[in-house]
Amino acid sequence: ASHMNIEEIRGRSRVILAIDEEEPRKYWNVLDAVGSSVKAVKLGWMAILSLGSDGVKSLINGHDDKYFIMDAKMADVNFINEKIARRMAGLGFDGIIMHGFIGPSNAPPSVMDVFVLISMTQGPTLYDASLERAMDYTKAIDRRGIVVPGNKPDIIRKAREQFPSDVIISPGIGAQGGSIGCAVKHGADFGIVGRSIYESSDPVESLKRLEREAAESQC
Ligand code: FNU
Repeated sequence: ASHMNIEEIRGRSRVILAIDEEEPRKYWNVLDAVGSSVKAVKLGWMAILSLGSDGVKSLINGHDDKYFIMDAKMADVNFINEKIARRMAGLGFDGIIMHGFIGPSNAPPSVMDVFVLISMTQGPTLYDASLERAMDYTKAIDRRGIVVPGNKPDIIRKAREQFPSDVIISPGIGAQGGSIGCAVKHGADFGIVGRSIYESSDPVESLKRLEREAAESQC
């Protein structure tokens, strides 16, 4: 768990590092390699499956300068989502991602920051067929921010218009074709980047380049 909230981190970095590896050791290796230049990390089901929940807890404890988001993509009923969110908070996570389509009545209580997914990087999905409705559902959810595809700048722009004060986090940068400069230009606060950093021969250099591109915010 980080001592900085996500808005404070935004002033220093625009990259959220995603790690989805098989090998438990790689989580530690990647975080060692990038060091303090990474301020926020997104883990998902691969991390829970590879490291186990105790292993994830140790990883988070061992990196207490960073903000950790659990990409749970929660889409269950409310009492289950609440149990999951409380367990994830217990592991040290600062934020959690839920699906927007489940609506406010199924959202977990605010035991941590909630980021609501309203459109995906790959598809088409039902979200694309009803983006406006997805945004309406999302507005009714108590949240810190939203997840919007970093490889679809037009959707980022629409989301920023509708969600002026949300923290917008955008995956799909690099390996899935998105540009972080373009995502930021269209209104994203952060690019979420996985393979382009952790599979890079020089993760630190890749990270620096992404931060530069985000700062320049060019398409
Ligand atoms: P990389 N992710 C995604 N698309 O890719 N959370 C979405 O629509 C979404 C996500 C996550 O391609 C994915 O789970 F909502 O290697 C992975 O962790 O940079 C990361 O973003 C993309 O990984």
